[in-house]
Amino acid sequence: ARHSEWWRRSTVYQVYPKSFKDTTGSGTGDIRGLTEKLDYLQELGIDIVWLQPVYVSPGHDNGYDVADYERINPDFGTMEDFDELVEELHRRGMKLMTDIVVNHTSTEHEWFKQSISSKDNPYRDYYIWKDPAPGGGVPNNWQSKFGGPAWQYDEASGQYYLTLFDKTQADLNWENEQVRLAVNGMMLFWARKGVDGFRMDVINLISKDQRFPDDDGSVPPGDGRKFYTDGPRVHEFIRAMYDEVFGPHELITVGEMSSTTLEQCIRYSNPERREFSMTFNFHHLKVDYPNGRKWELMPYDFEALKRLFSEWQSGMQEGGGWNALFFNNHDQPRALSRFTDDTAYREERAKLLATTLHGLQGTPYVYQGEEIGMPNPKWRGIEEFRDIESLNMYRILCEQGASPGEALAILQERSRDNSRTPMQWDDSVNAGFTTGTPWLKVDERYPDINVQKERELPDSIFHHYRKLIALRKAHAVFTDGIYRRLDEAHPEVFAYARMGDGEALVVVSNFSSKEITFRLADHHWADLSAAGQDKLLLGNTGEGLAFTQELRLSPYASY
Ligand code: ISL
Repeated sequence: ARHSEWWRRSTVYQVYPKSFKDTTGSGTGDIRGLTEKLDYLQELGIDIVWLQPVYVSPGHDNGYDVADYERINPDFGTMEDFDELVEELHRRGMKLMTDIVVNHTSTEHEWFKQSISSKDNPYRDYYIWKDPAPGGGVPNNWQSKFGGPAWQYDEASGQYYLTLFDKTQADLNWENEQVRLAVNGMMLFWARKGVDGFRMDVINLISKDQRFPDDDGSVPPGDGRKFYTDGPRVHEFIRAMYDEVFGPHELITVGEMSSTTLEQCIRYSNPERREFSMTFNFHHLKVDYPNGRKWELMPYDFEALKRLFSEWQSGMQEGGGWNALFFNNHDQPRALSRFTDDTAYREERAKLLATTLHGLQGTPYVYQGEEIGMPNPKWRGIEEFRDIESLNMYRILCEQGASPGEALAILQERSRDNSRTPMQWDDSVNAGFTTGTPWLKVDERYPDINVQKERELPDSIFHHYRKLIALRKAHAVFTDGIYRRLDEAHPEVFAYARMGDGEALVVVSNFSSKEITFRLADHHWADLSAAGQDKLLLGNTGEGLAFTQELRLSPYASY
């Protein structure tokens, strides 16, 4: 019954509420905006919506800095709006996953205010406080993921608190049982409100090595992550959440795993271990980072991309784990601009990425705007950016000697704001996102790239996604088929098969702007032709394709 979990056939849609749809003219999207668009998501075939944080927050990290876990940020609406969203989703047979951010809280959370107020406050131990190093200064050399040291000094007590992200995001002390109980209580609150599942933010970072050692730099990037990534007690903590919350409420859960390993993700997502339903990992989204360095540019390594997908496909299958499949999210530049390098063929490229991803084993996630082929926006200057990480890194890059132009060029490629520009609904002012002033600029190409246009054109990117999502539900081989790589290191083609019970699914994608010939190796051809009758399920060129051992593929063709 391993594959009976219904969500394995589902497709999830990720909503960044701040940029989805504004119903008030504030310039910021809101919960009612999402509720208004549920018919659109249903038309696409979406089963589950993942709504990103809408809790009370000062918004330094757009809601990933939570100041109150059980109240709705008025910028996004009210608890009544939230209840209405749940009701409207359920009425349509759809489910809701919300975002749970419990590696850290905002420093404006009541727990932190208590904690910082004095050394003997009962909440002191909710966070990670350390004395300065013997010679003075930070307790160790760990670095924040947003740049700079991972410790903040508190004058009043003479101690430092740990912040792995922004300095306003204080890491919770998971060694403290009170913290674990409070988090479970909070998750039960949302489960009782009818939420169907959770996306767990950087959840593999919650258990820190209690020795808090310096990083000697022997394992890159040497920023301390090896002492808290997939840390000593993480599986114990997650199992306890499962037993108290996920299991009893039958919640779908996806763990966001920062810098993890395949072995760990098998443990996190194999149902026998009772932890999560599935995991996100980011290895395939680092194939354009030279030696893991996000803030240096490099063309992406196509072979590495294919190798990573293949390793995770086979590895998760053998280990009984389950992948969350994704190319895009709110932390990543648009895959369309990143993994295909042409300005022409936008439609073909967007469809190619979709087909390539949705044919894999796992539960696919569509990030808002991906289904209409939104590329990275055209950035004109640093003043257009809003993301805290981007602004920090711009300053750091300039301090390190980059010219403003060079630093801007890096942000244009790497900034998280690339995927956060407002959703493009139609060709009216601000793309129909808001009647006010958008909090982040709308990409100027919206008159050509918008939902209204995509729905009207029968062969659009939107309809391609709709067909893919429907195909996954109609054919069990998408869920169950054994993965086999077919392209043997071809420089332009990614090809794989999914071998099912008496049927095989073949996906062939030409990732180049050239017309090329791709020949299947004899042993693959023999096995695939044995599966019998061939049928083209979906292509992106407007032409058919007969399945022969040698295939002619036009630029960015994908079948
Ligand atoms: O380290 C990474 C990958 O190995 C990062 O991509 C990391 O996973 C990511 O920065 C974590 O993101 C999540 O937590 C952050 C928040 O800013 C992001 O928006 C959220 O998705 C802190 O809560």
